[in-house]
Amino acid sequence: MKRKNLLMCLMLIAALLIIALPLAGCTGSGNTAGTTASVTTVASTTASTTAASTTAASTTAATTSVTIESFLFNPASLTIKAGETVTWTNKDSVAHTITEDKGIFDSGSVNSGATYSFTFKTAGTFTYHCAIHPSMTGKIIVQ
Ligand SMILES: [Cu+2]
Repeated sequence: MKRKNLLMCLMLIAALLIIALPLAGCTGSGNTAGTTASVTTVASTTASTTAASTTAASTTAATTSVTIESFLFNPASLTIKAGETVTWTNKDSVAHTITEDKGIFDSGSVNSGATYSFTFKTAGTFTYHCAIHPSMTGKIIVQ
């Protein structure tokens, strides 16, 4: 009689283990997947941060000239330090203007081959456009 009880007990334990093991397995792999996903997110964030700082570094690299070519300001966004002068050179065959959106500076008509310079004394973001071709836009960030 005692032996039969022990056998029943063992079978019960075995049954519980069979039920419990796959559940434990599922939970385990679920957690692993979650951890892997968050690690991937961190990695991609790091990658984009690196890309952003690389862009900032190359923009800061004392380029104080903007070329106007093919109806585009190049670079469209330029970061400089307060006190620096930006020179725009018109390499198109038609005239353009460099007109600050709030009227802070305005080159007037800059003919083909001509240049225009403006010294940025105060920090801020200055967005500008071409008054002749309003789709042409650019930005100077003064730090
Ligand atoms: Cu233009």
